[in-house]
Amino acid sequence: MNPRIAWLTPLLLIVPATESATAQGTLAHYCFENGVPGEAAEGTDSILDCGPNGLDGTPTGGPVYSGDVALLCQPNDVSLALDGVDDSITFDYPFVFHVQYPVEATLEFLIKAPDPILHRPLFWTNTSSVDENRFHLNLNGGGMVGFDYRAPNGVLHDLLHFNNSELSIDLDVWTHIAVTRIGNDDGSHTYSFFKNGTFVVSKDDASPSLPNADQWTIDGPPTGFIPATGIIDEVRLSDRALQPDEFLYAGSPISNYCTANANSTGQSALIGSIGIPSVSTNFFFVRAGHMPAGQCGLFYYGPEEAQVPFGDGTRCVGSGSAGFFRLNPVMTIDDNGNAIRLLDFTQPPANCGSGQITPGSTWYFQFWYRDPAANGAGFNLTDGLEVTFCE
Ligand SMILES: [Ca+2]
Ligand SMILES: [Ca+2]
Repeated sequence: MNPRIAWLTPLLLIVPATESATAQGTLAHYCFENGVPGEAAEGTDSILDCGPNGLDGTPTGGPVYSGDVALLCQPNDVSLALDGVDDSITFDYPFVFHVQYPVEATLEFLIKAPDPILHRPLFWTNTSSVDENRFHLNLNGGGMVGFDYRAPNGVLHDLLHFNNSELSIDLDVWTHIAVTRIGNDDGSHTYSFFKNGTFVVSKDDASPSLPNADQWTIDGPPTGFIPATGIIDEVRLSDRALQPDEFLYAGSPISNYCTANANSTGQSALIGSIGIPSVSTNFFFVRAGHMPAGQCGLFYYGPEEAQVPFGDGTRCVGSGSAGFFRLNPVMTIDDNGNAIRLLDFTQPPANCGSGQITPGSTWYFQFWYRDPAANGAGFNLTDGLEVTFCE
């Protein structure tokens, strides 16, 4: 585990449960939040649909729930690990891209997978392994994503060729993939592919002849294939073409930037966060570590990033026209060299004036602290934290 994540993890467990918003048009949503990390998914209809329609799925091969998750704007604590040997999930209703539904549709999911090396199915939308009447979203060498379908009569409609595709996942990193489909006036269909909320490529299907199978699978049929390996999460099917800002994940909302210089402890202080950067959830903490115990310090934020020598370190936040906003009061660094503070969206400076934090806005955070033992300027700073807040 990333050491930065490791020292943040214990407090993640106290995130309060909230109702996740259901996007209009959701056919089904597999969030895996009912699972217990480390335990296998077993039993008919045990893969619960956390959307409105109760379209549960059935695992085979014993895929194991995982606590390795991507940060979302809604609580997300559990995913599902597919072993690439015999794990599969079957669903007893037609896939959202099949002919039984309106033309407009979206498939989106999060995947964290090693290099598949060879051609492996991740979504195969028929419970038969006979190669006809199915969509096939597959992972290939280097993380390349293939996407095609075969009509009920077996004719191939190749949209992203499996070994010559413009779309790839990032290996061993959570990647959000979305596929949307719209219909055109001439009867053709257009499929658009997105990675981490960013458009990648569109492909036209000039003469659609869609599958009509009435089951589908994650990771291929229970027999007949060597399936993909990886951790999957937040699989959502919608019966309309979602806009990128409606996807469950639109890129990492939190990232470190800038630099920190070593302080009197011999380490560089790092800033991080705990919780969800959601204004309505109001459970988001900024945290700093690797600092001199017992010294005073202060979190602050501003509208721009910067990189300016300041004291023994670097000022990583710019004031722009809005200014700097201090998260008072001054704090004392604890015995372990840490400081943590709730960013309360209901209190100043976050709830009013030019420092007001609104959904969709991006702000830059840093911790300033005294460090007389360094025998320098007397103070130092962490690196910077860029946060884009959501609803
Ligand atoms: Ca989840
Ligand atoms: Ca297994």
